Amino acid sequence: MFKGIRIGAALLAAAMLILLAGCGASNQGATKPTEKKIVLGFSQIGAESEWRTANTESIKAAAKEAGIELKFSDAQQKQENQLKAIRSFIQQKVDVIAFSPVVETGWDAVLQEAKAAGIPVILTDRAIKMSNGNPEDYYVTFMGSDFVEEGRRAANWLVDFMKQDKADVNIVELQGTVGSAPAIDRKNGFEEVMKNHPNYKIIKSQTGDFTRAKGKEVMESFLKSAKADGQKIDVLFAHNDDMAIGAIQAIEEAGLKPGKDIIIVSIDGVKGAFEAMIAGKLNATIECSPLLGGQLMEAVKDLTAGKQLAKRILTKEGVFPADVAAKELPSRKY
Ligand code: GYE
Repeated sequence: MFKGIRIGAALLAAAMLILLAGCGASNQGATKPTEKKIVLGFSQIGAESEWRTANTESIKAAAKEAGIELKFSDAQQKQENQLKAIRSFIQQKVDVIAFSPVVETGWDAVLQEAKAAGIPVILTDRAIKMSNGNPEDYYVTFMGSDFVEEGRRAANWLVDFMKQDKADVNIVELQGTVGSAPAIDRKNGFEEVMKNHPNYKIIKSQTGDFTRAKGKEVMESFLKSAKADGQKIDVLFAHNDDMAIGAIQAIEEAGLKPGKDIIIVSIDGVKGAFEAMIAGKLNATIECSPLLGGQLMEAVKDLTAGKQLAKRILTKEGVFPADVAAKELPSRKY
């Protein structure tokens, strides 16, 4: 009797197993093992300039096109927010982390954490420095512009345009975010060229944090203090177009003609700069392309396919003086 029950139970269990296996097989058929989407965590600096919003759009559009799942985080220009975002990407075990570092330093710990978690990191747009160790050991590639070269280009354009070897040329400088790679490098590149032209003098230099509002505010104070000191401002060098556009407003409000009374050169090459050049208020812009999305997604795909990436991927860009602005504007993509 007991034996009979036991055999019955065994048969029942076997039948259930077969049934379950059958279910499993048919389930698998229904959900077909699709390829897992690559997940990319991207920590953006903020939305401080036309450049930055174009950069964000480029990244979002390229991720969509490449079929990559993008976890996007905006740090509102605060490093602490970027650190939080990167740590949350590590926790979520994303496949790749990319970020545009707001300033150069302060990334040691978080990059060590990403490395320990085995998550590759891509730097976009801005470079970093580490207090301990070689930064190259902590990222797979750095893609972006050569900011020192942009600073040199701005200076070379200016020297060429001014044709002034003897008389003093008084320059005011609007710097980008304090401690950021583009602010440090653009200043260095510009000064490197100006060393050979000692009559070009930077008489005032201050940060405008890459924004229009700050650019305007700081230019107002430059104009006021130059007036008080009895100095004439001949040139404005702005580390980005947005600050130049803000400064143009300040110059106009002070009753001067931007582009004529004060020669202005800035960097980025955004549409607003082309419009200002066409209006005769800006004299030249040095291109710095924000369209990094396509390159970034390609790198992410290559990386997850096990390919080796070049440690440095450089953006190609040029110089646009005001006289080509009208011709160039229709083909500008940002
Ligand atoms: O020039 C500026 C932006 O890092 C190259 O950041 C970028 C700079 C760009 O806010 O407009």
